[in-house]
Order: sequence, then C-alpha cells, then structure tokens
Amino acid sequence: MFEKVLVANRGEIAIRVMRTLEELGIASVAVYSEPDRDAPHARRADEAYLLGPGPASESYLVVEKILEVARQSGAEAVHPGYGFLAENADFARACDEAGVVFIGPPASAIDAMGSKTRAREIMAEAGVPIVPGTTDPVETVDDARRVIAESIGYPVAIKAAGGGGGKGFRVAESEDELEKAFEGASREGEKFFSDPTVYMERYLPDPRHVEVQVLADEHDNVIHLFERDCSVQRRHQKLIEESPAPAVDPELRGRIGKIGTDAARAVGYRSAGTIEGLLQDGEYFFLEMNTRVQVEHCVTEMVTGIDIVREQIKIAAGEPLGYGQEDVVVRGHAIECRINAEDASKNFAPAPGRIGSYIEPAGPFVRVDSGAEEGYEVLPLYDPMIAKLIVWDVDRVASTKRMLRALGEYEIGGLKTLIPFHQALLATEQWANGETCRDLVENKDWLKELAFPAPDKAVGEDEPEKVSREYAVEVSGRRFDVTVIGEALAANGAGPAAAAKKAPRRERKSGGGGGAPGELVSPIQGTVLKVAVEKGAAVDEGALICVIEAMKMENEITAPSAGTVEELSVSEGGSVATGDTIAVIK
Ligand code: MV4
Repeated sequence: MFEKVLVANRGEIAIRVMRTLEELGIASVAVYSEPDRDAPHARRADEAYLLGPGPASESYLVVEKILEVARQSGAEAVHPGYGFLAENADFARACDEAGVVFIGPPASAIDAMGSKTRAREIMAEAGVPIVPGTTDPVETVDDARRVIAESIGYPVAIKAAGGGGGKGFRVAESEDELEKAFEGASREGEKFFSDPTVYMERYLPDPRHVEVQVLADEHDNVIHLFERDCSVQRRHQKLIEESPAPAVDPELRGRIGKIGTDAARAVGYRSAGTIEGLLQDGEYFFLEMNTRVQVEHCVTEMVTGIDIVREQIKIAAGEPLGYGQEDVVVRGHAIECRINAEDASKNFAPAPGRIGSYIEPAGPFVRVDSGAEEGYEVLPLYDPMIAKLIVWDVDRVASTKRMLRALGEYEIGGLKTLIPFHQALLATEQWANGETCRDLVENKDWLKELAFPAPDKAVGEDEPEKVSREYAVEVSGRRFDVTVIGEALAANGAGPAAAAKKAPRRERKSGGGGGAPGELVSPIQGTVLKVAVEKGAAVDEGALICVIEAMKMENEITAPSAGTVEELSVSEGGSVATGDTIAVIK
C-alpha cells in the first residue's frame, strides 16, 4: 500500500479523500492556490504545497506543478477527485511517465469514454443498449436531415462528441429547429472541447437519469454497486441524488447492473466509474461513462456500506477488490442534497461571499461532506458547491423526513444557498410521488417563492476579544500552520483589546442585492455570451437580461424587478467582474 498520496483537488472532495487516506494509514499531501492558502482542505492534509495564483489554469490544472509537488513531497500516487484533472488522459499519462500512480482508470479508458461517439460505438459492439441514433459523427445539417428522415425522427437530440454532462446538447422538435440546434451543439463543442463534431440521438421526452456505480480491479473482477437516480437537475447540474432509484424494481436493478459491468469490461476499465443512462418506460439506455469518482458517490456508500474511495485506492495499489458481487447488498435509502452557494429564486445565480455563522446538522444517519466552515469565503473562481448533505433511513419516505430535519438544522449565515430550495422541493407531492420534478425546477413562479429575506447584518460584529492568532506561513513553498499568542499590536493607540477586535468585513455586492437603486450587478466574473435586452426596453420582473459564462456554466441574469432599462453596461463578447454594473432598471 502507498505511504503518501497527493490529493490534486480542493474543497469537500479533497477532504473526503484525505479522510479515507488517514483510515488507511496513508499520509496526505494537499495542493492549494493562493486564495486557498487557509482553506480547510489545505489545513486538513499532513502537508500542503502552494501551486500558484487563483485561476485553476494557473494552479489546480497545471500538470507540471502537481507532478513537481509529488516529487518534492515523495507522494507515490495522485488522487484527482472529480473535475479539474480527473478525466484528463494526458494527466494520467504524465503521471505514469513520472512514476506516480494515477488513482483512476487507464488513460486509454479515459480517452475512449471522452469521445461520446467512440463510447457509443464500443457499447453497441459490447451489446450494451445505447439511445437509438448515430455512432458516426454527422458532418453537415443536410446529412443530419437525411439520417433523421431515414431512421431517428423528431424530436432529436444533437450532442457534441467531445461533450458530456449536457455540454453541447441541443434539441430540435422539428425540422425548422434543426439548423439552429446543429450549429448550437457544434459551436459549444468547439468552444469547450475544441471539437465541433456532433452526433444525434432520439430525444426521449421525460426520461429518468439513472446511473450505475462500478468497481473494477486489475485482477479481472468487475462488480456494480447498484444504481443512483439523479433526475432532479437544473441546466444539467444535478441537485438531488438518491439510491436506490424509485423507478427501479429488483428485476430492472439486476438488468441495469449487468449493463454497468458489461460496459466497464468493454473498455478494459479499472478503478471506480459510473455508467450514466436514461430510463424511460422500463427501457434503459447507455448515455455516457464518467471515468472518475462522482460527487454523488456518497449515496451509494450509505446504502451499500462500501467506501468507494478506499476501493479506488486499493485497486490503484494493485490489490484485488474486497467484495464479490454477491457481497453487495442495498439496505434502506439514501438521499444527497448539494449545498451550493446559489440563489434558486434568481435562476440559480451564483451567490459567492463570506460565510458568517456555520453549524452543520448531525445526529443519527446524517453525513456532511463539506469544504466550508465559519468565516470561509466562497470564491467566484471555483465551483459553487460548498458541501453535500447525505442522510440514510430505512426507506424513501423516512429518508425524506430525515433530510428535512437535517436541512432545518443546517445554519449557513450570510450566504445564499440551495437549502431553502431543497426544503421546498422535498416537501412537494411531485417528490413524494418519485417524479423527475422537471416542472418544478423550471417553474419561475415556484422558484420565486424561495427569495431570500434582506441580508444579515455584517459578519464579524460582536466577536469576542482574541489575542491568539493563527497564521499560515510558507517555507520554500510548503505550508505550515503557526499560532502566534501575545498582545495584538495597537493599530491607533487604542490598546491590545481594541486592536484584536476584528474590523467589520467589507460587504460584498451580490446578485440583485447591493448597489444603487435599480442597479443590477454581476454576481460573478465571466464572459457575456448574450445580451437579451436593449437600452430603453421595458422589462418584466424575472426577464432575461444577459447570459454570463463562468466556470464553463451559462448563468442567466434576470431583472430583479419590472421597469425600463435606463443603462446597459454590458455587450456580447465582453467580460464582467464580480460587482460590475450590468444594467440600471428603474
Ligand atoms: C437526453 C435527454 C433526452 N433524450 N438525451 C444529458 C446530460 C444529462 N445531464 C441529461 N441529459 C439528457 N439527455 C436524449 N437522447 C434528456 C436529458 C436530460 C435529463 C434526463 C433525465 C433527467 C433529467 C434531465 C434533465 C435535462 C436533460
């Protein structure tokens, strides 16, 4: 087994991996960017090293820097978590070449599954059912028109070959929408994956998103840990996940489990992976394979009792799986809610900012995987998911009640999060009936009822006096914690006590919040993809003003109230910073 492992990630998943490393008796090495110098994941590790500036392209995504830290620290293996370099075959290869074990699948499997057309071809050959459509790329709109007429029919889904997770996904209901959908999918594929190639699938009208967790070792053992249902999504971002899936009975469970292991075998898989698929009217179709540990792996851990990250690490060390298929049983029901710094009432706009008070729920069968704490600042630079709340109980009804209890205990002061959204959604009849809840997550009026009250008073007031200070220091780029105890320096002759009192923190402008009356400020930094209004236009409350792309996500910015667009400060293709004025609507 390894003695030291580098965790090439941040936030909750980095901490999640470190916990298992500690249980295995393995030392952990964190990496961090400049704004993450004091982040929980950097402090949680046995050692931590600075990578570089905040943007991921200068820190968490720089392969050479990460391998340099592996060398410097003596880490024998790298766990990539999810996101960042987790599905980067070049990174997996660079690890191999540097003699560092990549805790994940072979680079060849990442490559094969990264191309969605290759993945479909491999699966079709292996007898895995795929959504009917093309496995070869479709070159032109004319070709698309012909293939649709011959075999697929309308409605049709056009998807980018380099895509996945909904990126570069368009639907054409009829022939008049085909050209726009084709070009949209191709453009997005080019932009995000430098590949304009698209393919087509029959568009299923109201499927469920059901995925299978698989584990495969070097010794030809491939097992599945049953399924998860992730149908509650918004713009292809999963919000709530559960296991077992409410629409899957024991017969279907066996069938899709086998589809999962067949798919893993077909690509020579090793490590933990997920087969994503669509379930419609009892028929299951392969969609794509995720060659990493997923955000929602925890619900599977809760119902099977298997630590998926532990298995991943053991597999990477060459050990055989600790379980045969017959050892894996599903018990009870688990639900996960993603706790994102987002405002559901404002189109799920990102809501970065500093956390004031922070109290996590606890009690029986409640698990919180978090990367946040009191005083933590959610940065617009990174993913807005700050924590996951996972509960277990004997069945779906009991699990839902437990989740509502735990959500009620969760206190995150000074920050807008999805907690009220989850509380509202889990209380609906749609959720109770096991529906996909698509009508709710797309319903602006329903979401508007989740608006947040006026912001709390500034964080940092009335804090107790303190003359013990903790600092992070870096010695040759390696991070150490030091506690400095003594009299605080008097700032203006007012004595130690007054100086030790924290200065009130600067209030941040956030979406629709701060600013002059009628001023709409950007909650994020990004590129303006689209401007939907003109200066002088009359807009209704909730009307689309512009679309800002940040972190590969398209964020719709909407009017906080009805009025006239008196000023418009953005233009298509331009960039905006957090707090910049987008428009003045009076
Ligand atoms: C589809 C689909 C319907 N037909 N593909 C792809 C990425 C994933 N985030 C959802 N994706 C979908 N692919 C075909 N051919 C519908 C979706 C979809 C979806 C599926 C199940 C549950 C919720 C969903 C929300 C949006 C889109």
